[in-house]
Amino acid sequence: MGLKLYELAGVADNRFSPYCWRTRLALAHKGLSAKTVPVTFGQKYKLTFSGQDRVPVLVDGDLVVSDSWEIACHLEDTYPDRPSLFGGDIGRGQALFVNTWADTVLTPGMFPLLVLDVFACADKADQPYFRQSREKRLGMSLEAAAAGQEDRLPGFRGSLEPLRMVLDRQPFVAGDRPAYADYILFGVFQWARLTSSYALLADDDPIFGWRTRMLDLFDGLAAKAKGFPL
Ligand SMILES: N[C@@H](CCC(=O)N[C@@H](CS)C(=O)NCC(=O)O)C(=O)O
Repeated sequence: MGLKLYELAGVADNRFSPYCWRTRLALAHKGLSAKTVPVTFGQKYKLTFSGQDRVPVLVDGDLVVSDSWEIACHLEDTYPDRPSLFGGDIGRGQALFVNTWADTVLTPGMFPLLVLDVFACADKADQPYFRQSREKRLGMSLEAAAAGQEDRLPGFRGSLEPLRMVLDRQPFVAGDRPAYADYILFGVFQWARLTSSYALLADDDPIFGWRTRMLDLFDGLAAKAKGFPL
């Protein structure tokens, strides 16, 4: 039985979820393909079988795996003869740190800079849900969260310094070649790229160059995704 990936879809079938991009790239890295099933915010009934309401969800034979980190671990453990996502247990532990940094620092730092653009990318029927759930999470209106974008940008760019310093020394976060740590972080930038034309990165930033290399991987898998052009 083939693999099936349930992933978020916005207006015009924009697949912008950062977590789903982690999984898409992990599958490509392993040389695996999956049939994708689009799920809009209003279609979470499609996920009932998984016992939770978030994407990505991967169905692999009889197994249902939700959460992008769990999916990466599942792929690594189930397909050990294919290219490794982590490069061993130490790499897995370090990638977990990157996953946590992405979820607790990078994504929340980027979100206010994009929030109104992400809102516009949700299916029209889902916009009230998006507004209500995200305003609850942010503790303020989307408009208030988005205010002062230009003033926030230097602080956001400054928060990327650990990533920038790594990419100044080596082409990928994982070293000479990309691995899951790169997919985690790239997923967040791909989310921005597919939802917003706002220039988060300066052209001469080493992170900009890395993002371009990431877009080219796997025959331009991420570059081909529909969204705003860079
Ligand atoms: N920790 C989860 C987070 C998954 C997640 O939050 N997915 C978002 C899509 S980007 C979602 O399903 N959101 C549904 C909602 O907000 O109702 C993972 O890594 O997979």
